[in-house]
Amino acid sequence: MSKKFYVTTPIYYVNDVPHIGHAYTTIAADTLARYHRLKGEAVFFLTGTDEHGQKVEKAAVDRGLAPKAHADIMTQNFQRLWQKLHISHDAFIRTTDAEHRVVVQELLQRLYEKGQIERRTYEGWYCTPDERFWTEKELVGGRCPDCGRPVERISEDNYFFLMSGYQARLIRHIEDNPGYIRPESRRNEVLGFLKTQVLGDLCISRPKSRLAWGIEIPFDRDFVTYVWFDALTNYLSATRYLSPPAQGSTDPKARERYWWPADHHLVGKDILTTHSVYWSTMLMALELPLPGNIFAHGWWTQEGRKMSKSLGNVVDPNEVVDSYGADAFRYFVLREVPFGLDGDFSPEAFITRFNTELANDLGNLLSRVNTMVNRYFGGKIPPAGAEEASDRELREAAAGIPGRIDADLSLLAFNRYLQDAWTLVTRANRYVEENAPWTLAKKQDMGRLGSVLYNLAESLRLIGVYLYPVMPSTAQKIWNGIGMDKQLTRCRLSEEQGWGGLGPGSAVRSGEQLFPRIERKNQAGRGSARTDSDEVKRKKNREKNMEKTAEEAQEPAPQPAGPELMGIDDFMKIDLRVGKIIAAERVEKSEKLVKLSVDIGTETRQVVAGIGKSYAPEELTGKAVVIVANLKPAKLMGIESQGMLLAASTGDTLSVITVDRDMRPGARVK
Ligand code: ME8
Repeated sequence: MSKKFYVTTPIYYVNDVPHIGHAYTTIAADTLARYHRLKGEAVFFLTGTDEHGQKVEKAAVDRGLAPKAHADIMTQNFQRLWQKLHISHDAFIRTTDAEHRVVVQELLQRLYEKGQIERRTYEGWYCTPDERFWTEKELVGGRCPDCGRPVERISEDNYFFLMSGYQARLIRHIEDNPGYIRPESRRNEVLGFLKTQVLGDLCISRPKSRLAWGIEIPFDRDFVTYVWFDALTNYLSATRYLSPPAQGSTDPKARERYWWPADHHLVGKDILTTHSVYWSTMLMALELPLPGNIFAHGWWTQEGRKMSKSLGNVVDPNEVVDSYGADAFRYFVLREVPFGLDGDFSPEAFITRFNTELANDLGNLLSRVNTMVNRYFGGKIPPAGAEEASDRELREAAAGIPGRIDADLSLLAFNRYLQDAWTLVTRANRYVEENAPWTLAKKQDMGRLGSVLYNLAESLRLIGVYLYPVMPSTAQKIWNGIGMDKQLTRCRLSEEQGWGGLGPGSAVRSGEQLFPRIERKNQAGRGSARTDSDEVKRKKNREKNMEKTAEEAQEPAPQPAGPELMGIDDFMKIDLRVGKIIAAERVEKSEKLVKLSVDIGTETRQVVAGIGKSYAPEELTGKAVVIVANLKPAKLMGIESQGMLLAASTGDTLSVITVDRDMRPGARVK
C-alpha cells in the first residue's frame, strides 16, 4: 500500500484578487505535492476559497452584487492564477459548497450535543474587519491589537466553544510533538502565549441580524457560524467529498478515515493562532486526530514596504508570470527566502537570479549540450566511453543529491532543496570547463567528446528530475531537449534517480531558450524605477482583474515582448521603405483585405493588407506608410502582394505605421 500525503493551503478570502503571498503558499504546497507524487505516494493537495463572513459580504455590497455572485466571480481569479502557475491541486474547495455546509453543521451539532458549545450573553469589543472579539485587556490604545483599527462595544447573546478546557492538553501536544508547529520560533511563540495567558472560550456564532452571509447554526437558526469555524473545517470536509477515492472506495467516511489527518497545513504567520489554537482544540473536542504539522511561513513585502492596496504596491503574480514565465516566479519565491522567514520582492533581485541562475547556469547548459550534440553527433546522444576521474566526480555529485533533497523537503526547507539540486548544475558547468568539449572537437577526439556530452546530457536528465517539483514545465523542456519523451508527471523518483537512465541514440530537440536573459535597460518603469503613473496603471489593472469573467479567462495571455534577440546584421536584412499609398480598394468577398498601390520611389507596388476592418480604403489614400520591400511576393485570395505594410495591433484594432514628417517615397526606414 502506498503512503498517503495530504497537504493544504489556507483557503483564501474572495474579497480581493490574489497576490504574491497567496501564490507563495500555493507554490510551496504544489512543490511538496509534486515531490510526493514523484516518490510514488498517494497525494491529496487541497486549496480553495473562503467565501463567507463579513469581509466578503462587505466586498460584495461595495460592488453591488449578492455575496454568492461576487464569490463566483472572485474565486475564478484564484483558479485562473493556479492554472497559470501550473498548480497541480487535486481539489478546490469553496466554503459555499453544499457538501461543506453539511459537514460544518454536523460538527457544530456534535460539539453542542457533547456539551462543548454553550449560549452566553457576551459583552466585549468587536473588530469588524477582523471579525473577532477582544477583551478590554487585549486592546492596544483602545484599538484592535491585530490591525489597529477602532473597535465597537457589543453586547449580545452568542454561542461559545469551550476552548479554554483544552489549554493544558494543547500545551502537552505541542511539547510532545516538536514538529507540530514549525518553524521553531513560531512554535515557541505559541507555547509562550499558551503558558502565560489564560485561554478563553471562542465565540463561534454571529446573530443573523448582524451578519447573514454564513452557515446557519443547526440548533439555532437565528445565528450563522463564525467564519473561522466554517473555514477551518474545510480541511476535514474536503476529505469526504473532494479527496481521491480511498483505496477504491468513494464512501465519504472511508475517504475521511483514509485522508485525515493532513500531513501539512501550510499557512502564513498571520493565521497561525487560528490554526494552532482554534483548529487544534476544535479537533480535540471532536476527538479527531490532529494534523501532522502546521507550518507558518513568513511575510512578503515589496521593496521593503508592506504591500497594500492603498499603496498600490501589491505584487501581482500575473504580471510577473506574463513577463517571465511561471517557473521563474516559482523558482524565485522558493529560492530567495528560507521558508519561515519574511521575504522581500524586488525586481532587481528577481532579474539577478533570473539572469545568473536560470539563464546562465541552467539555460546555457542545456543549449550548449544540445548544440554540440547536433553539431558533432548529428543530433543523437552519443554513448559514454570509459569513465575518467572528472566523469566519476560528476556522477558522484549527482548521486549525493536525492538523499539531501529528501531531507530538505521533509523540513520544508525549499531554498536549501534548490541549493542542493543546483550543486549538480554548477558541477556540470564546471565539468564543461574541465573537459573543454570544443577543444576535443578540434582535436577530432570524438570518443572522449561523446563521453563528455553523454555525461552532460545525463546530468541534465537528473537535473530535470530534481527540479521538476519546483519548475515542472522547465524540467519537461529539459527532458524533451535531450530526447526524453516520457512525461515527468508520470515518473517515479526511484526509477529515475540512478545514473545512466538516458539511452544513447536519443534524438535531441532544439527548442526555445529556457530563460532568455532579461535586459535591464528595458526595466525602467518596472519595480524600483516605477513611476506614479505606473502605480496608477497597476491599480487600474487590479480593478480590471476583479471584473474579469470566465469567458475572458479563455483569452490567451499576452506574450512577453520579444525574448529572442537578433543581431543588427539580421535586422539590416529587412528592407523597410517609406511608401505613399496612391490607390486603395477592398478585395472582393473579403472583410479584411485591401488592395493598395504604393509608390516606393523606384516603382509602384501592389500590396495586399489585412487592414480592412480598421480602415475604409478612402482613409488610406495619400498616407505615407512603411513597407517591407524585400519580401518574396505572396498571393492572398489569388491576388499578388509585392510587400507588406507595417501596422500595430491590439486585438482586432489595427493602426498603420506612418511617418510624421514629409518623406520622399522610397526613403529607407532603419
Ligand atoms: O486568512 N506574504 O485568507 P487570506 C506571505 N481565509 N503570505 C501571504 C501574504 C504576504 N504578504 N499575504 C497573504 C485568510 N498571504 C483566511 C484563511 S484558512 C482555513 C482561512 C498568504 O486571503 C498566507 O498564506 O487573507 C496567508 O496566511 C494567507 O495568504 C491569507 O489569505
